[in-house]
Amino acid sequence: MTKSADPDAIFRQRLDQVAADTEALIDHLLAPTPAEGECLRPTRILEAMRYASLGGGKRFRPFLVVEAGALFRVPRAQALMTAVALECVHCYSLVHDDLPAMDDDALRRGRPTAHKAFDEATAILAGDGLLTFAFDVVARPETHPDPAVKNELVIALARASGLGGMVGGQMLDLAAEGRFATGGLPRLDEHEIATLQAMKTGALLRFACVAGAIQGKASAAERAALDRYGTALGQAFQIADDLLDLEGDPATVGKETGKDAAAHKATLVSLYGPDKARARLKELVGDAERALASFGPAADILKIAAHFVAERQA
Ligand code: GRG
Repeated sequence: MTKSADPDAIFRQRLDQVAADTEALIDHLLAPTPAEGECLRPTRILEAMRYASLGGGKRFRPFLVVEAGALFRVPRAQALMTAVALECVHCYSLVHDDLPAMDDDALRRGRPTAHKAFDEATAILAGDGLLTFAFDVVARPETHPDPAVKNELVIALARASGLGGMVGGQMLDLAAEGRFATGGLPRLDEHEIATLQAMKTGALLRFACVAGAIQGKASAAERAALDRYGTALGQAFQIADDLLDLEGDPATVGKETGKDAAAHKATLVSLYGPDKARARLKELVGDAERALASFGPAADILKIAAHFVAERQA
């Protein structure tokens, strides 16, 4: 990155480029023509999967996969396959999270949620379809020529998404809302809230950062650095998200706000208050930047990304 260029403008341009490339690849992969081994792609579920995965979203996770991969010279086309797989998992989680049985939301990415645009059964199946499709994409030859690398990616993505990652975190989140309690609302301490959030939100963001190191066959030390960066970024992302829920404008955020307080949700923002939460956010951005120190200017774009996470309005 040259000194004279505006770093924020460069970040925006690179995020937009990854978003466009991700959109084009999802559009191509979710075409009506069946892949080898499939019978046919029924129109209604295909449309719902496309609705949930195309035409919206910041594509921040794909950006992280591509830019972390660039540190290790991962060819962009290969990184984008992993990025699309991850984005399919993310989009599935949003569809299921919005369902009446979960958060019961009507608005997502500024549009009706999938179960409102289609119906509940179709939305459940579209989520299932996206989750399964993610593993189809990540296991394809175009993702990496080395089967051992793909094996590692598949395991890492499954663990970030599943029982000990996002799905487990969502379960803890529902429990924290008192859904399964017989007495009053369970009170989570700081450590328990941080664990819940590291699983529910952090695990996929962490995978996004570590995937580049896996795909680029990075050293253990390099991978650990990306892991530290992804962990700090995930925590920052969640605090920023909770601040947006508290203070954001639904028209800008693209979804309903004020839901955490209404549900008496345990978040670090509700525990600390907004001022201390903002101070913690600043510390986490510093942690994320320091984790990348050994990469020098090559990692500047990821450092700017940490600021973007903390300052985002949507
Ligand atoms: C249903 C298994 C299952 C998991 C749901 C995604 C999720 C777990 C919950 C969504 C609730 C939520 C608001 C979490 C906070 C972090 C988050 C995932 C925000 C949405 O991600 P963005 O801002 O969304 O990257 P876009 O639309 O830009 O992709």
